[in-house]
Amino acid sequence: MSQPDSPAAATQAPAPTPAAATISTPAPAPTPAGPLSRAAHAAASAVIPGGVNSPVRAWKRLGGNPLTIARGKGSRIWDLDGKSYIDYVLSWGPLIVGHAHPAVVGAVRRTARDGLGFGAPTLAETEICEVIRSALPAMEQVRLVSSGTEAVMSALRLARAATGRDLVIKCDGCYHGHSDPLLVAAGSGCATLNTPDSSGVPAAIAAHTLSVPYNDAAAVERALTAHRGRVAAVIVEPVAGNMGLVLPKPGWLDALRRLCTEHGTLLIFDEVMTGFRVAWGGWQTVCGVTPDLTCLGKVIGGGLPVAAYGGRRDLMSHLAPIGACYQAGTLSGNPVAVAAGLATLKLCASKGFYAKQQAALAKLAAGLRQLAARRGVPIQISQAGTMWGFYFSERPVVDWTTAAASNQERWRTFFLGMINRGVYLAPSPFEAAFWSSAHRRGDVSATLAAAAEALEECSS
Ligand code: HOZ
Repeated sequence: MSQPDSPAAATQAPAPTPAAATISTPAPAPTPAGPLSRAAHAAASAVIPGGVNSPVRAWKRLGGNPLTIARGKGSRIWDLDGKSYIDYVLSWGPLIVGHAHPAVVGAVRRTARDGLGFGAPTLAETEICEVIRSALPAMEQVRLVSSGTEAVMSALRLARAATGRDLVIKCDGCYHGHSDPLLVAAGSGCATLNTPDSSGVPAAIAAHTLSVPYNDAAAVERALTAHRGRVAAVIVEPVAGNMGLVLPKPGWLDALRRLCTEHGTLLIFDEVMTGFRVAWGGWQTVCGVTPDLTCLGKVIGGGLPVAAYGGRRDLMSHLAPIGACYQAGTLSGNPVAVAAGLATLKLCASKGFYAKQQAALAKLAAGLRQLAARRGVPIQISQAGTMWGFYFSERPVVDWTTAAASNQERWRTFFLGMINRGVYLAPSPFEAAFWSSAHRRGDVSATLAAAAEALEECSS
């Protein structure tokens, strides 16, 4: 399987000069959830903390009630009350070919007929690892796991085992899953709930994590110098997708590569979001920077739980059963999940897939930019391949400080305006949005029509 043309581009247009920059604070809008969603959330809340199995799903920041989803097909989802939405969350990224694609569902059905799992090797595991390695040559060897959290947690353990060092450097506002050492200055739901450092993480563990601003190579250099010989790894989202979407500044990832090499520190790219989404392969195939280890998830499972980590063969040989660094999982390489991932990757491998989707999404981004400019609403819209994001901000967003300074009250008004008009965006300003090959021109025009009205509410 090969995908020769994947010219992912990252674009961040300058903020339009606002005619009227006054920021109003709108009255809270009523929750858009219908009676069946509300009843379902009440029942869930009795048995599940907050009624959700992952905090960012709770719409807590919106003071609202999440929609309970009944089904999805193509670019759309339907809630329990029967209302349909154009979906830009796409299960938080995995569904690059849309909901319930027949090829993916067919592969799952066929595989399930032969058994749901064995806890023993199957041919499909080797096949998907070969596809991953051919798309991401830096992943000379690959280990399958079941979630992005698990991939990153395991890569970190491996980095410590291989270097004999304990410290790790991450960036403020980046999110690498919920393992203890990485819940420090964390983005995603932690940023949304304003709990970037989780309770329950022993201080002794958090003390091994240093956090620096994203896009700030000088800060990384200072940390590496101050802790010379003690830093096992620098871990980074090459495109940050857990504080909204923040693009890497030119030279930032190259600087990380150079600094890590100089200091004998491993460079880990967390491409759980960007892998097979910004391009065939990941952001590393776009920017030309080679990490020592890479973490993948989301798209490689096609909506089912598959994730992976991998890298240089000499590093991977530290893993049990060859080496002494232990990592395991009953569901690792589960055949049904791998079948969904392989079917998805086969669709992504079709000629021109990424170029076509990227161009289609660029039209949506351009339309939004134009609508906001006409209404004097300052907005920053970024795109990386089939990922996108926006901030209500007059200045470019380059790190957590500038992301957090964006106008969140305006974001809330816009979010509610969109959801009330049938467009489903992530319920937090600190999450990325996604695009799928199931989205059509009609979805773009319907989204822009909704945005035109929602932006009026933002500027009034
Ligand atoms: N970590 C995901 C967002 N960055 C959220 C996962 C979920 O709630 O499903």
